[in-house]
Amino acid sequence: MAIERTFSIIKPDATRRNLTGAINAVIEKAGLRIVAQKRVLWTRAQAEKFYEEHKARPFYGELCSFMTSGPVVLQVLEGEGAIAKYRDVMGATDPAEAKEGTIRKLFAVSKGENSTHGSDSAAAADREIGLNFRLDEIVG
Ligand code: 3AN
Repeated sequence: MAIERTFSIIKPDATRRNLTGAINAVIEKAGLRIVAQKRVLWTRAQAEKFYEEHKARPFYGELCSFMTSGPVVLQVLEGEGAIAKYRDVMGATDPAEAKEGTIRKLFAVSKGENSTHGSDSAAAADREIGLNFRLDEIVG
């Protein structure tokens, strides 16, 4: 399996509860390296652009409001098969369905306030990293 990079967000429900370090510990224990990280407050326009593929979904407005309700920690994670691996480490979107030991089982509040985001494909990872980081901000 090749070394990949994936894009991660620690969402406002988690930063609000001071869980950045606890989530980073799960990420690093899984063998993923945090090669870029910054804590920011997204504008509404940034959230709408990031989630534009979900525009038609009923939760789009709520999702963009939530993602601008507090700080987010934007990250690039690197490792063997990082894209699929981080999806496994996060667990199912709905914490009620997430497996033991996953970030969402450990920390998520609900389907919407589910603590982390991770890219779901190589194309998504490229797009999401490009929207949020300059190349010189990523140090592997
Ligand atoms: P995932 O983040 O696991 O890839 P998607 O792509 O189905 O999940 O959904 C994108 C984001 O939209 C989720 N991370 C979650 O925060 C939000 N979301 C998904 N389903 C719902 C829902 N039913 N109500 C509120 N927010 C939702």
